[in-house]
Amino acid sequence: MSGSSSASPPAYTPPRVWKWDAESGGRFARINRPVAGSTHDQELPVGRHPLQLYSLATPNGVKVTILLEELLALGRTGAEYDAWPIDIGAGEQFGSGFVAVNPNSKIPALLDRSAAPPIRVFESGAILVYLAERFGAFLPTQPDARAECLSWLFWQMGSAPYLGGGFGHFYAYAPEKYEYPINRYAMEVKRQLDVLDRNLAERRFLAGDDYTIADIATFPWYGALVLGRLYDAAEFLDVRSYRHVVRWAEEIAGRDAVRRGERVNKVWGPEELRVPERHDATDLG
Ligand SMILES: N[C@@H](CCC(=O)N[C@@H](CS)C(=O)NCC(=O)O)C(=O)O
Repeated sequence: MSGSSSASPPAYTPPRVWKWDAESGGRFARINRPVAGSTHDQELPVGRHPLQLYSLATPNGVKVTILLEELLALGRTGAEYDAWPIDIGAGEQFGSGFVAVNPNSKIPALLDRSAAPPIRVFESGAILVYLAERFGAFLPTQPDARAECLSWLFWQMGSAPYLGGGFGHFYAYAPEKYEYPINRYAMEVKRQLDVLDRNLAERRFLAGDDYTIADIATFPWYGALVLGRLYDAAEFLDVRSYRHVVRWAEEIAGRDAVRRGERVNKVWGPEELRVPERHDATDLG
């Protein structure tokens, strides 16, 4: 099937055994490696609160800071936290201290030092469940409501890699635009938006009447997408046509705790919105 369309890249015949002998190109080529584990010794900083968050204000990172800010807004003072930025562009996720908290070398990672020994939690979905259970909020306890909430939470965890690693990578970050992967992932992301839209046509929030960790996990990806904040793809994906998702995203975007959570560990964008480290409410102005 070589050269079948003028939009196709040159045909590639995979070698018998893949070798890491060239940079793959694209915006994240410098930090991608085919092996796990730490590359250097680097201790993590520790602040005064039991909860230590090592993160960055990316969609996966802000899920956790939004939940922590929501918990604090509810009066759960035990959710006070220190948030430290991890510079993933500089490879800090491969430092020995970070790898000890998350062997997968990706933000966000949480250390709860109120226990002895401290409890580590990695994977944003696991962190959301851990905190929601620890503080008794945003995760229903009734079996049916809990199952619905966890179903949408895990839907998000399984779906967003197609949006970020698939669509976003090929549409926004790959060194060249290739029709095949952009088509494939645009199709899947539009299907996912339709899944959300049909659900939100019937309900105020993803799992029903209540705002839960399912919404907190999904908003930074699909909410940001329909609000035109991700990959400059609003027109390409015709995001305004998913009007129930837009209505839901606008409601969540207006929450004060969400606005605060989005700023924590932000090291780019307008200076007044950046909060590289967060140690208490005064850091957020
Ligand atoms: N499934 C993980 C994904 C985390 C993830 O992909 N984090 C990215 C930033 S959004 C990262 O740390 N990338 C650094 C790297 O891949 O080396 C989660 O939800 O926690």
